[in-house]
Amino acid sequence: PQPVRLSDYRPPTHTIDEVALTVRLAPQKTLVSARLKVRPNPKSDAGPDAPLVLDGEAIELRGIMLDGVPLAQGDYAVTDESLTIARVPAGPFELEIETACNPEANTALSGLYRSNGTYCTQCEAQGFRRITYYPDRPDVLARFTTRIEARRSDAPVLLANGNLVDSGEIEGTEKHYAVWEDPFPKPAYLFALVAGNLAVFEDSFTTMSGREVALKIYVEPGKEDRCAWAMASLKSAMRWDEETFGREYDLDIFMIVAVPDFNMGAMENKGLNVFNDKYILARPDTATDQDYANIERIIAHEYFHNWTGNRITCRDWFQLCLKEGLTVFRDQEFSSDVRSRPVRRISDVRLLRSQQFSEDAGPLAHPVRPSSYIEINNFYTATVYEKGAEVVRMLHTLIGGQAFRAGMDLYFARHDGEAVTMEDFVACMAEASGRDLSQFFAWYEQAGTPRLIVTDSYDETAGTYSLTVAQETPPTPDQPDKKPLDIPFAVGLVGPDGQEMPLVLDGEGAMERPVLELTQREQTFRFRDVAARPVPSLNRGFSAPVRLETDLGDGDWLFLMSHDSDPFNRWEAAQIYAKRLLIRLAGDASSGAPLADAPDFAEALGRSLRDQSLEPAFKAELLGLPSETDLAGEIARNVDPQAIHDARRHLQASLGRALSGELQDIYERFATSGPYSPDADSAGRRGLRNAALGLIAMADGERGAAQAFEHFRTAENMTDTIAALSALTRTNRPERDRALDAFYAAHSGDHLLVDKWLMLNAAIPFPETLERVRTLMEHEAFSITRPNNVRALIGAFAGLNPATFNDPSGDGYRLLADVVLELDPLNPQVAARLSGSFKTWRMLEPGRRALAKAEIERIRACKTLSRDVYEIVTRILG
Ligand code: B3K
Ligand code: ZN
Repeated sequence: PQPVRLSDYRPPTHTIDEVALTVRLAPQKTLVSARLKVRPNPKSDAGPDAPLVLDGEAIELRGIMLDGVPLAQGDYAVTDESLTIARVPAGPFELEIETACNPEANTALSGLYRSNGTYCTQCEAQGFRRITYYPDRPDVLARFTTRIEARRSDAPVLLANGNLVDSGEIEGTEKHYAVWEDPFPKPAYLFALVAGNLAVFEDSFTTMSGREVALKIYVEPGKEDRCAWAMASLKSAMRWDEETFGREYDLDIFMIVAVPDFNMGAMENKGLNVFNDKYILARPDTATDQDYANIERIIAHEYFHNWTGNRITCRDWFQLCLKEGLTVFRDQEFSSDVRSRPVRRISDVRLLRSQQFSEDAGPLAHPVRPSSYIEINNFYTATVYEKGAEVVRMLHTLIGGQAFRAGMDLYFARHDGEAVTMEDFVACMAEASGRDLSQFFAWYEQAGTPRLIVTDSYDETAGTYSLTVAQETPPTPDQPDKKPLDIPFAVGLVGPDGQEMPLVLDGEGAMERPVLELTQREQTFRFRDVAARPVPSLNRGFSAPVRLETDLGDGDWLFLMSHDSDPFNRWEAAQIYAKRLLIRLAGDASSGAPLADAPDFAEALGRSLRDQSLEPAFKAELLGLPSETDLAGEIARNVDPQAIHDARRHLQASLGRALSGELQDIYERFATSGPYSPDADSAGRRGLRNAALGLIAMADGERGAAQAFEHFRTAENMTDTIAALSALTRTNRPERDRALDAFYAAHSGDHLLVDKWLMLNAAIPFPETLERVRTLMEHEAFSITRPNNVRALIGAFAGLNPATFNDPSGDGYRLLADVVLELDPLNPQVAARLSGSFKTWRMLEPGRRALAKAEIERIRACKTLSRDVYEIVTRILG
């Protein structure tokens, strides 16, 4: 397979003004007729005589007419990927194409497929070409009309983008039809069609200008009682976007459909979002607080795409971060406003560190705007999404909230209805702020996580304090040399009494905003009027996605943990302290030395737990140690995953014992009574109590397991049930399997709960889990063609259970490779995603490294690999 390069971008030779689709649904043979109004693109450099090349894949061509005249065989050429008509009129013309596809056989879940009997589509990035021949690229924007026909008994509900303009029976048949018209021009990737037997949950929303919008959530019949939270989230997102960005919804109807089989979380099709049902359905007895928060976030994210993505879209797929980074930033801001800002920031940074930093440090590293790809679906990555959001956040920090809002307003005004680039977006921010953002732009083009090396010095007699910051971005694939970046670096100085000190930059006076701007390889900032030696609080709020190196000692971190006025950095100080401790412990575990306790850390944590000014959700975050993946990334070479796991377990147990008084107290004090409420405060209290339970369970095998089992037995909501189970999975006690068995017996009929059960099983951190996972793959609850099952069992095994996945026997690697090879012919996107779990293989100690490499090579040796998996494994092997 050949790579596609950003530098090869050319405007399309033709544009399409209108598309009229007629889709005659049948499970194995769906007939699609597409009438396209085509015209040569004046902006194309190919001239009006250019042949028309349409994309098409896995469809059967049944006929073509050009301006009403059927084309003969010699007039066009068809390959596995395209349809070319060599001679087309130099002016506007109409093309009518008849094709057939097979939804039932579509296990790739791209294009038109069936999910548990419901017809649905997924067109991003390149699924529309599996429905009809079309210029399947985001810079071709057309108005779509969609007529759907189906047997009423098969599909009583027929949906597509836009407004319903006609529907009725087709006389003399058992079929009916519906016609949907979308007035907004859109790229084909935003097309959607859904048909099936669905129930609907309805509400309405009055927009800021007083328009009434019908809101409809479609689910499988019987699930209507699990839609209320999704609907409430949608309404709060709609209101927030009006209040925060002045963005009003633009159609009279907004629909969401929940389906069980979906390659990712959700999809922002115009007016008709399609969701993985795990991000819609929630009831207190079926969904956890985490599920509720995810639903709120993802509903908002897809809704926000209506403006950032749909009204203004990407010129080409290299610009994916134009819509994704920006929309993630918007959903982060939304939850920060409706929930707790520091807590959301902490969870975003956790995600960034565990997913993106590890990506950036290995063979899959790529810039936020990549410059080449083989399979675009492989670039829906943590770098494009999460680092992309960080880059937008840094812009916001650098130019300030007001200028940022002005920049957004300008962006919407200038580019509405267009397909644009990152340059276009950043130009709006530059204009609105009056700043030169050319150096900043390198954040989009340069891969790798920068390291900031900070040293300080204090001059007691002069009362000055200096911070010297050097920046350095490590080499990444294809980018050996890096330029210095423009970095917003938020700082504070904490005095010996724990109080915030004023920031007066030498020669400049008091700082308006406590943000230093780093632009050079090394810079020194000198503060004056510093009465005593401060402890610096650096990169506050994680103002830049960097790794920090300082010479602060354990005592400084403990001090910041208790005194920093920036809540994020209080948490960060605890993380850094714990990281240093855990790395030492992992070294000891590796060499067989005894593992020490951590009384100082326990004491500082205890103080925070007793601090009345801190919210429970924040305290729960404090108790969560850095993940095994993060620690592996910090250690970076000759990693022994078992030693890391043992160190972390040891520290949890040791903290559990040292803090047993506080933890039991929390456990009792936060016992809830009364009905469940999903709001952030209630969730925070449950979160803290369950975090306490987690440490209690680790501290004392027998008593801890008994308490967790009791928690399981008496749980009144799914949050507590899952918290009890996950505490139990980390123990090796008989209560664990008793509880897991009871859970499956009670919930085997609910696929979302079965997935939770698969995931809990896969996360059990002991070698027996290898066998358990193989056995579960044969279980009635598991099917390899269901992405949610695969992610719950195999994804969790490879991602959440490093000790077992990296079993020294190599059996974990073999298992993953077996699954990738089995899944690839069925669903290449999900197979490629799984194969990415090998991305950190080079960091491993030599024994595991060789075993992992052999399995990756076994995958690569397969002659029939998809483009998707081929690209990932070749890049991983480097
Ligand atoms: N835009 C979709 C993701 C599409 C993934 C295609 N492989 C969901 C989202 O990011 O909102
Ligand atoms: Zn998105």
